[in-house]
Amino acid sequence: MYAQMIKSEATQDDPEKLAAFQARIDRGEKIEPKDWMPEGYRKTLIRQIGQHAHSEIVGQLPEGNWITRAPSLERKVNLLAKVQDEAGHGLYLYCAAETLGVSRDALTEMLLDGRMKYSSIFNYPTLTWADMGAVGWLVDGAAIMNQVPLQRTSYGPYARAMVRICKEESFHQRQGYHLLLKMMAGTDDQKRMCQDALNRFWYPALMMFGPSDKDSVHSAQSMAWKIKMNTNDELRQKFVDETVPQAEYLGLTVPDDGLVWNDARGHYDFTQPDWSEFYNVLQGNGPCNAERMAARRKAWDDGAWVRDAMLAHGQKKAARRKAAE
Ligand code: BYC
Repeated sequence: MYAQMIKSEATQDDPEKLAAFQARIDRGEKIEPKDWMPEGYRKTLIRQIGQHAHSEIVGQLPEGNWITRAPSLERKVNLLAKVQDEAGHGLYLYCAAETLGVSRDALTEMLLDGRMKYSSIFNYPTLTWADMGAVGWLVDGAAIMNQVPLQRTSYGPYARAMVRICKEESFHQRQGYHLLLKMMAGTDDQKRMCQDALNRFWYPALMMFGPSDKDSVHSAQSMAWKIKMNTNDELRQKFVDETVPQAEYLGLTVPDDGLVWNDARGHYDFTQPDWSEFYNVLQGNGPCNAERMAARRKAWDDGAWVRDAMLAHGQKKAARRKAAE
């Protein structure tokens, strides 16, 4: 329905303006907030940037779960810093979305009433300390794979937000990998925990890239507008190709009997995720959907007094300024 709405709005735009806009995109120019843009472009960006921002915020929950139980002060500090970084990423992205004329409050309300999504990956639980390694290595690893090309995305504020986010995500990925390296040099129980974490996070990480290209609703238009720089399947393949040797180095086995290097293609062949599970999670039926949404709703409700106070303060200041004029 959203795709249909975007299409009909895009076609309502003046064809000459649309052609000039597309020519700017094709020349590799950045589109800035005050530039003319088709309504569909604006709405697609709000959807993608908003979903991305919500993912960063909700993404704090599975890791926040382990801050009090980190096994050393150094690990606790690392994890705390990572979770704080995710909050920062959410804020840059909400700011980027605001330049398109939608407030952060409106985006949050859309998340809470189910009109917007966050990444499927955060609907899976983090059961052991090894999961902190798997999340950093695989989840942040998949995020980097997706986000590095987005530094070249056509919308200026989004592209610039991505530069800093990608730098921080690289640190996150490395701390996850380092954590697993250490655990894999430990006891048999620690090694088993690492393998179990990989077993549970492998396919959810592959799902982060979205449905296969044939089922992707938005890819074609988003790529024409350079909102997306690669298809979902291209990025998923790149992730598999880069991650499998890392798993081998760790001494872990990727949980896929169909995984094999294909010399002719120059890529790994691999078994696709169970897409019925993906759509089920998107519909709200993943293991942690209800818990994540309840946490977001509580944070929103608990923050109501702050929003009210800020509004009252702003109104008072405006009234004082008016009286002094
Ligand atoms: N989860 O037409 P498609 C992170 C939806 S977190 C949920 O291919 P598109 C991090 C999609 O929205 C990573 N929904 O869509 C944070 C669409 O539904 P709607 C977040 C998904 O947009 C903390 C439908 O499926 N990164 O970095 O062209 C700690 C059809 O899909 C998912 C971003 O958001 C999913 N995985 O492509 C650690 C990156 N996949 O909206 C790490 C920016 C698809 O029509 N986003 N859907 O109802 C993107 O690059 C693209 O939006 C996607 C999807 C590749 C995710």
